[in-house]
Amino acid sequence: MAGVAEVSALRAEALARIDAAADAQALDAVRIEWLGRKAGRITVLLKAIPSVPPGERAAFGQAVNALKAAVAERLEARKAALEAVRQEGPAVDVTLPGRRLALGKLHPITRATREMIEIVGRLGFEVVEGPEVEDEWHNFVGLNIPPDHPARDPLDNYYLKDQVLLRTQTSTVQVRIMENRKPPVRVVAPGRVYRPDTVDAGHSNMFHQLEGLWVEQGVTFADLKSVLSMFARAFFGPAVRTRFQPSYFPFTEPSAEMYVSCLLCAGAGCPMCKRTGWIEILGCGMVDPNVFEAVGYDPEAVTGFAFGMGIDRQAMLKYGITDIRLLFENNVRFLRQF
Ligand code: 2NL
Repeated sequence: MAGVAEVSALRAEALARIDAAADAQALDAVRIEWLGRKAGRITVLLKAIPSVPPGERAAFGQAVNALKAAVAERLEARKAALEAVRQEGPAVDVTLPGRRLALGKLHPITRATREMIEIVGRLGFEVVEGPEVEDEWHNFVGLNIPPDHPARDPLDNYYLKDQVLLRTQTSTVQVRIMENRKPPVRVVAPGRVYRPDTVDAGHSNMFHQLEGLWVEQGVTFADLKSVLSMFARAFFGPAVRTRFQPSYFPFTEPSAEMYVSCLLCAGAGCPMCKRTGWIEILGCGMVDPNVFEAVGYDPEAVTGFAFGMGIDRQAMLKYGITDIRLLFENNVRFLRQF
């Protein structure tokens, strides 16, 4: 007859068998093996209690009853667990159709900016960035726009405090680069700029600019024309023609505006180009000697050209967007189209 130690050893075996039962049927077989009325392994031990010698009987009885209770309890727990799984069903329904991934898209301004940067990158221009909150010197004085200059009037607005304002063009970044580097420099500065313009379909008081600057000994207006014409054909397409028209900017001399043949009518004249056949896309010119002096460059030693264009405007032209405000409303039904 088994002693107390053997009874205890059976416990581990019984519990492991219960836990391994994969379904209700297997669990019932385990129950019968251990607690079956006639020949269950624990039932047999219970029936044997009276025949144990009196000195060991109490301890043996206690051990067998404890084993019976533990096994009965574990059977119940396993039964409940199997039942729960049956009711829930499998964790994954492999017959369901897959969920469509919500793929994001680049904002048209981001797309246009990256494309522009890629094009001028091939021509050796490096991307530089700077602060949107500027001081008056970098925004105006360094760019040959002294305090009483009339060019300040349409720009002089978003002051945070005395002599500190939101930049009105990203030339400020290029001024900072020239202050900190010796020539040659060949950089483009993309970024947000702020102007006191009344908002309508064509204007926003916040927009994006890409400015470019190439300063080196011997840079000429011919370099300006070839770089900007190549840019226009790379950005708008190889059939685009360019035209330069004299203009004025305080920071360049001479200055020009570059026009491209109308993207819609190819020059024949249509509402988009106001029947002129041409669309203005940027301003440019040879860097004014006063700007070089302001940043500590010798205007007798180097020359350079610079240009500035509205990224939003180019994106609108390229992707056929007719209202600049759409670019800033973040309506996903609009943005998803690009
Ligand atoms: C326009 C025209 C322009 C520049 C920007 C520039 C920068 C430095 C020196 C000289 Cl550091 N010029 N930038 C030159 C000509 C035109 O922008 O229509 N902007 C919206």
